[in-house]
Amino acid sequence: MVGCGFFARNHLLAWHHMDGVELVALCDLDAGRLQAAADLIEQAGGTRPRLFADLDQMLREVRPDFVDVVTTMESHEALVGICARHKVPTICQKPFAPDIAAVRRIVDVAGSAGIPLMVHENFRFQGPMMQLKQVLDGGAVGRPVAARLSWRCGFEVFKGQPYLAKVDRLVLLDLVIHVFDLARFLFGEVDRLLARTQKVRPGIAGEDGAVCLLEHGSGVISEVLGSYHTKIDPDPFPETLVRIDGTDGFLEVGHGFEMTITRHDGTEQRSIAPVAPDWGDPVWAMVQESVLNTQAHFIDCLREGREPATSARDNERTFALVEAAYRSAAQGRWVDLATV
Ligand code: NAD
Ligand code: 89V
Repeated sequence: MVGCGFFARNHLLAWHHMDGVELVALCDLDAGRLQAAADLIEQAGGTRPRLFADLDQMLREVRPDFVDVVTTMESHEALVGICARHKVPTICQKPFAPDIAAVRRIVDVAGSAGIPLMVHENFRFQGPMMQLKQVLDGGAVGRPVAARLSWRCGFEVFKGQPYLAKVDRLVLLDLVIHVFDLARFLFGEVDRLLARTQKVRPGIAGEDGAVCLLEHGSGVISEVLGSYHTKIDPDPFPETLVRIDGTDGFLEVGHGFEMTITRHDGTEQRSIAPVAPDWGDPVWAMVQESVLNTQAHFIDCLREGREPATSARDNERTFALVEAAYRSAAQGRWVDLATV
């Protein structure tokens, strides 16, 4: 694994607890973070992995079966490039890159090397969202027509990820990218998109609020909302609140993972709560469960020689929605995805 910062703890513990996977080596430029990550694995009962400051050296000396890249986006092109040169299958955190041109270069490099490359896009692997998809596909509300996916909260994101206060592209690229992926997962590819962004909190470089309207090829119109500035109690972090209007009914996922399905014959309520890993903590339980599910999907695909659901090629389409949203917000008009 390369990158042992804020979010790495979740990857480390998920790999450690996964059958058939052994964490053999860690890499980070920061010696303190590297040691702390190795300590975490030892404290969890694992063998201390070998430690490296340089990925190329790690791949030469260790020759792992795959690499997990958990650094921030600026380093992904170089690091995935090294994995591609060594022909090592790779899973890489989101956002895949700072812009779509870099995403496409990474997709090409991995494609030419013939390595499996998956993006760690974990929202569609959240237990509650997988259950929602099953219910929708089972026809619970008929054919979806209109939807709203809302991730608006006041989570203090800059505490754990202070670098985010300095990025020009904030909530769309860091957070709404997840919700765009959910929109594709639930309703299919998007033809056109309209977006408006807002900067509410003082002292940050990028936008911390966004409202987007998506026209899907399936006929669904979805609203995708994201915010890091919303003052709300109880704060729904890290939940995506969902409302879906279908030809035969209405479905809502509210705070606390309560799903309500309303149809002509009545209303049904059920819990779609995630199953928290025993190494998780209460606030991050759903995120941690989704990390586990994402990593397990990568391993299943490697073993079976399948393309992952959020392969590099697939994630290029999610990333195109982010690029279209910034273009739309800057130009104040609808953007056709075919032009991105
Ligand atoms: P971070 O800055 O805390 O940690 C990144 C680590 O990578 C640092 O320790 C840094 O020294 C190391 N690093 C950078 N370049 C390197 C290189 N070339 N070689 C070796 N080590 C290098 O970042 P973070 O907050 O942990 O975020 C990492 C990624 O995870 C980001 O892309 C972020 O968007 C993503 N993330 C995803 C979720 C999610 O739910 N999917 C949540 C939080 C963060
Ligand atoms: O998804 C992310 O990258 C994170 C968080 C879940 C905290 O919003 O920034």
